[in-house]
Amino acid sequence: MKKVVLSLGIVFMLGTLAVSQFSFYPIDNFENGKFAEGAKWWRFGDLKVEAVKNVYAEQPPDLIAESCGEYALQLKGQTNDWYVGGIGTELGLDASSYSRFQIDVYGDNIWQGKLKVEFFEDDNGNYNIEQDPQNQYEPVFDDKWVVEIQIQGEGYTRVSIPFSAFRDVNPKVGDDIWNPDQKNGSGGLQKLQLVAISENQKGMMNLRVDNLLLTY
Ligand SMILES: [Ca+2]
Ligand SMILES: [Ca+2]
Ligand SMILES: [Ca+2]
Ligand SMILES: [Ca+2]
Repeated sequence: MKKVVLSLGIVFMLGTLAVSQFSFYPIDNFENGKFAEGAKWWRFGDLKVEAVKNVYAEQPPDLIAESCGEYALQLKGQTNDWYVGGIGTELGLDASSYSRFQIDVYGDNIWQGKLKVEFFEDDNGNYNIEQDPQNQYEPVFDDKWVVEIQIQGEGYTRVSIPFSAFRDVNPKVGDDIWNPDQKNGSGGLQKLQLVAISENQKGMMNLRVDNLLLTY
């Protein structure tokens, strides 16, 4: 009986390994200790962005804080009119086999607010998101999908959002269908942006993000 339990255990372990190996697409965990502006990321608005050392208590253990490793990305800034600024990165992948976006967010006890997560997917088959500089760089031919994360107080909160919760914010632009695949010439899921919005019209923000990934 012991043997059966043991081998079941091994089968389970192998199963978990196999799944964990193929079940996510890492976007960034900032463990290289810097914000790769210009290379991997771009930045906009009045947000000060830098990779900072994680400090967390070992007792009691916090597994999510520990999974954030040595560095996280700090986003800091102030505003007189809600919007603080944001960061973005190119994805350029077929995301049809994933179903969720996951991110760890470290809040602040005084300054909270929202983090908008924006996905752009190519609908006119050219591996590109054409944006209109006359209209706040909104897409011209492609869908833009948005959710808002409410930032909590101090400590890491792990947020896992199903793609089904994202909302197409540009009806009649693109095809208004969530189709982040690379079929029929489409570039699929092209871009991700995170935009920081203050809790008060005039306010500050101070948060950290880490372990950005796509998963099942
Ligand atoms: Ca990290
Ligand atoms: Ca396009
Ligand atoms: Ca649309
Ligand atoms: Ca679409």
